[in-house]
Amino acid sequence: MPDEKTVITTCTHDCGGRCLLKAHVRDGVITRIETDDGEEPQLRACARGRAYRQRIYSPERLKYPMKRTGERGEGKFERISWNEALDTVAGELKRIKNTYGNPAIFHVSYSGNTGTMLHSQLAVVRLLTMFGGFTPTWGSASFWGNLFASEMTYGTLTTGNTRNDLLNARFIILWGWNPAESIQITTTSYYMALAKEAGVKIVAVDPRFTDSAAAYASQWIPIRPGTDTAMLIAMAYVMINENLQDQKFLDTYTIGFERFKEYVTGIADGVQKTPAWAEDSTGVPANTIEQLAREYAALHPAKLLTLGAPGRTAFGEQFHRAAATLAAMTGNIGIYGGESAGFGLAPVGLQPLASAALLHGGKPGNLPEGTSPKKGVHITKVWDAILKGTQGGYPADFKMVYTTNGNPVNQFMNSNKAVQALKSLAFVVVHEQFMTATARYADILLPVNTFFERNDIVRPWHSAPYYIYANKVIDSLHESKSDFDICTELAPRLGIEGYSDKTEDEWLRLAWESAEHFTLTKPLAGYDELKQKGVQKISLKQPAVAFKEQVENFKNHPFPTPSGKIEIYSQRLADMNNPKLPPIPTFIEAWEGPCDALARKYPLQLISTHYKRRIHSQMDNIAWLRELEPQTVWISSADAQQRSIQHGDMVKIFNDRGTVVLPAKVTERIMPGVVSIDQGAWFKPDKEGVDRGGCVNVLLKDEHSPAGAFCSNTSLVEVQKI
Ligand SMILES: Nc1nc2c(c(=O)[nH]1)N[C@H]1C(S)=C(S)[C@@H](COP(=O)(O)OP(=O)(O)OC[C@H]3O[C@@H](n4cnc5c(=O)[nH]c(N)nc54)[C@H](O)[C@@H]3O)O[C@H]1N2
Ligand SMILES: Nc1nc2c(c(=O)[nH]1)N[C@H]1C(S)=C(S)[C@@H](COP(=O)(O)OP(=O)(O)OC[C@H]3O[C@@H](n4cnc5c(=O)[nH]c(N)nc54)[C@H](O)[C@@H]3O)O[C@H]1N2
Ligand SMILES: [Mo]
Repeated sequence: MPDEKTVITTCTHDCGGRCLLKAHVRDGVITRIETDDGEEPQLRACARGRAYRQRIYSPERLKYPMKRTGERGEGKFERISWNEALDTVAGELKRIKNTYGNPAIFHVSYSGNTGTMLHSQLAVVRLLTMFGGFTPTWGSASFWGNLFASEMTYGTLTTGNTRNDLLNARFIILWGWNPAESIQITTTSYYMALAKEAGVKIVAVDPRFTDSAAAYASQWIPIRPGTDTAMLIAMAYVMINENLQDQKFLDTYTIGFERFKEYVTGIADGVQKTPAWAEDSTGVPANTIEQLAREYAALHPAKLLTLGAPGRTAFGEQFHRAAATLAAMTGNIGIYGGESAGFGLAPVGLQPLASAALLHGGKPGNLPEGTSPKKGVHITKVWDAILKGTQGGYPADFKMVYTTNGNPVNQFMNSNKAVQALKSLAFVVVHEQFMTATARYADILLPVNTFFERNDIVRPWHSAPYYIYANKVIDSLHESKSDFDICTELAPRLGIEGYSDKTEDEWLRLAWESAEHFTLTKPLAGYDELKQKGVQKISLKQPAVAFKEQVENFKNHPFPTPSGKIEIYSQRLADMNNPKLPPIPTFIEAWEGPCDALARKYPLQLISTHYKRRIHSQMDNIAWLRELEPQTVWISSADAQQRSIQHGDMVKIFNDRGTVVLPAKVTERIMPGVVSIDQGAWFKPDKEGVDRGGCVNVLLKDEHSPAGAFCSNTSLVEVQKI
């Protein structure tokens, strides 16, 4: 078609994939979205990326700035001009700063848009920092347990191998890992399929029989949520008892194995951590645990793969510490086909910090510090902090919430508490693309464009070896603007000088060219070349393997921990002196687990998963994707039968925090005692406060683990037919 052009971009949302999108544009309108059809491994897009036209052109897009007219949260707004909107936001920021001080401004944003060099929540972070400060949040909803454990055990987050190394393994354990649905690097499914074809043995340990288990695994081991540490420790018991551990590896590269062994064998506390001991809590038969332990020890090299889910539990960091210990016991670290079971950034030098270029204006330290409290509020405590303020030990009495790139009412735990909290504030401003659960609570709502309407440079998760230039495909629709443009216009109204003296293109050039200040690597292609080509793939002759240098040449390359070794026993943890953060990996019984007294009232464990139809709460309203699969609660046939629930019946899922109504998916694909709701469905409370949208966070306890993991797989509920 002569008047049709093709533009390369990529989704910039916080999905674990970064895929190639080829947009066909005619007369300024996107007519079609295709994907990579080049050489393998292709960066093939998923259903969400391909359905994106329905998001861009949705009649539900926020089109112009609005101010609230009804009660906060009632959803009544009227159109106003950009001038009025920005003047109001600036006026309130100044009033609150002058009356209560900067810390009363609470920046509650998240990951609506990440991995980018320019457009993200950092636009507002830069603005508020230059305004003198604000209270930030801390913690990661994704994998804090894993990050913490990796840091404590290995002294780094660069603990993974590139995906092409999947083919070098003889054995792969998908431990709470479902990459066929919950994307973890675009090419993962491709390499998993190749590994399966090549005859690699694959096992899934998951409360659900997932799409990944169905596609790749020859064995499914159902396990009770939050009990994985017990199973790993019992596997260690089997290895120790049968002398299967790689003692040479342990002696050379680790410290503290003897202390761990004392705990496992019961010398330390009189309890032998046998498979029978673990069967009680995990629900996994003792002989299955034994068999998996023997296989993991024997089929060398092997990958124990996990990311965040089993660690998104009450004592989640213990799971990741135990997994790393097993990887060490089986000598699977630093070798082809192995895996450290850590956080998993691959050592290819492409680190994810480049967006700091915007924050700092090109160089680290170029940003004035402001007076922000150094340690903000943990993301699970945002609502509590707003409701209790300094009385509750939080850093300020909050007056205002500023949200961009986030839908915290929907995505942070305890949505009913969120509503209470937001109602109590003086002012709420939200930058959004849609009328989300959080946007409904705004006083001023500012319309933001999508990545199709702006330029950016994007890196994939876990340093997968490529960069994509997300080219602008069409002009901004309606009156929408980028967060960065909004902040640029707010800055002079706040008396801030020097927020931005550059165009989008100049910022991106600077970010790319100053990347080496923030990453381990120099830019790989010139800016103009990258922009023109769209993708910069880095070809690796061999897979990149974390800790290869350490394992091959330990004398000259110690591990980056205080001891220089993999720390099965961590002195840093011992020094924290917190019995809930012990120095060796330890199984600790969860709150709201099957042993909690509350289980008599609410006997079912609830997990919340990432799934194919959405990116968190994004795209819940896309008709094409809704056809893919309805939002349901998964319940086992056994639990359904006990409650006279048939497949498709409407049921209420409830506890003391709230009630959600959904159709039941009665299935053998989830183990008895556990129910599952895919996270991200839109919170839609009715007049009685019952959520009709299926938002799982209505039910979840707003609590974090001792190290700070987001415990979205630790809560108890009951289910009843309605
Ligand atoms: N129960 C439970 N809760 C969870 C999870 C779970 O497993 N279970 N997972 C957690 C995890 S891992 C994560 S990462 C979080 C994600 O939490 P969020 O980041 O809050 O979720 P999203 O829905 O991806 O994005 C939030 C909003 O950003 C908006 N947005 C997109 N692009 C832009 C932009 O350019 N500018 C602005 N201003 N807005 C934009 C979208 O429209 C969307 O409404 O959820 C967490 N919540
Ligand atoms: N399609 C899609 N892909 C995504 C995202 C998305 O929203 N949509 N979000 C991205 C983001 S930000 C993140 S952080 C990642 C999240 O990636 P993950 O954390 O890996 O994804 P989840 O779906 O939460 O969990 C994976 C599996 O763990 C199981 N599981 C839950 N609790 C437990 C437990 O206690 N023990 C065990 N053994 N298994 C358990 C679940 O049943 C599920 O099958 O996904 C990324 N990819
Ligand atoms: Mo995440």
